[in-house]
This record gives sequence, structure tokens and C-alpha cells, in this order.
Amino acid sequence: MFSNKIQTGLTKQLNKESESSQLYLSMASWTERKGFEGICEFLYDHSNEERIHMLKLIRYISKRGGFIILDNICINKITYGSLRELFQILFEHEKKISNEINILVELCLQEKDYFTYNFLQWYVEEQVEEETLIKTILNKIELIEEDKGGLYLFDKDIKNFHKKK
Ligand code: OFO
Repeated sequence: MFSNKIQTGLTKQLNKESESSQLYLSMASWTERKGFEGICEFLYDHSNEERIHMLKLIRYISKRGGFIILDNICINKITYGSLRELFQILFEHEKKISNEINILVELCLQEKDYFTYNFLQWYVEEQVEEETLIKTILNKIELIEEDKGGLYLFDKDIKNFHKKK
């Protein structure tokens, strides 16, 4: 079993992953409405990945005798000015998640909880990949800007974007 501080930190993180999943989902829906077939598939798939991140935390907490509290998550933003704005928000979001993982890892060291510290290393690596992936997409979109032909090709091309693992 872990300390109350670790329980609180892990609970917060699993709800952040749930929030990420919902955020990607709402963005996927917006891009689908706008006719971006490839980008919406990418975002729907990524929403599933975020759910897996949440599930991984839930399973770990349960295995270690902790308990699960699921927050009511509400994503209020349902429309975006542009794809560029959407991916800029995503990039900021992933940086925020990375920061929260770092804080949690630091807490594990303070609490001398090396089991949880070890468990969280997967998330540390994952965040490096997530930030890189979203930034790469953002860079491409900034390059294309309003070029409709470029956007059309990028929408087809996005299925080739994967995390480099
Ligand atoms: Fe769970 O990695 Fe993105 O948010």
C-alpha cells in the first residue's frame, strides 16, 4: 500500500488521463464535422490511448490496495478557430500533463515509494513521445497554414504519424 499523498497524486493523475481522453474525443468530433477524415481518425485513436493510460493507473492503484475516485469531467470547448489553434491547445495540454507527471515522480522520491516511482517511468517516457508527436504535427500545420491543397494532403498523410518507440 502507498501513502495518502501518493494515493491523492495517482487519483489526480488518472482523472487527468480521463480528461485527456475526453479532450481528444471532443476535438476528433470537431475535425470530423469539418471533413478532416484522417485527422479525426488520429484524434479518435489517441483518445483511446489516453483511456488506456487512465486504465493503467486504475489497475496499478487497485493492485496496490488503493481506491479509485472518478471525477465528473466536462470539456466545455467544442469549437476551434483553426486546426492550428486545436493542435496548439493540445501541445499546451501535453506539456501540462508532462509537468504533472514530473511532480508525481518527485513526490514518489520524497515519500520513498520506489514501486510507484518505477511504475511512473512508463509515463515519463510516454510524455516525451506525446509532446514530440503533437509538436511535429503542429509544425506541419504551421508550415501549411491556409493552403487548402496542403491541408488535404496532410489529412491523408497523418495516418503515417506515430510515436517513435
Ligand atoms: Fe496520457 O498522455 Fe497525453 O495526455
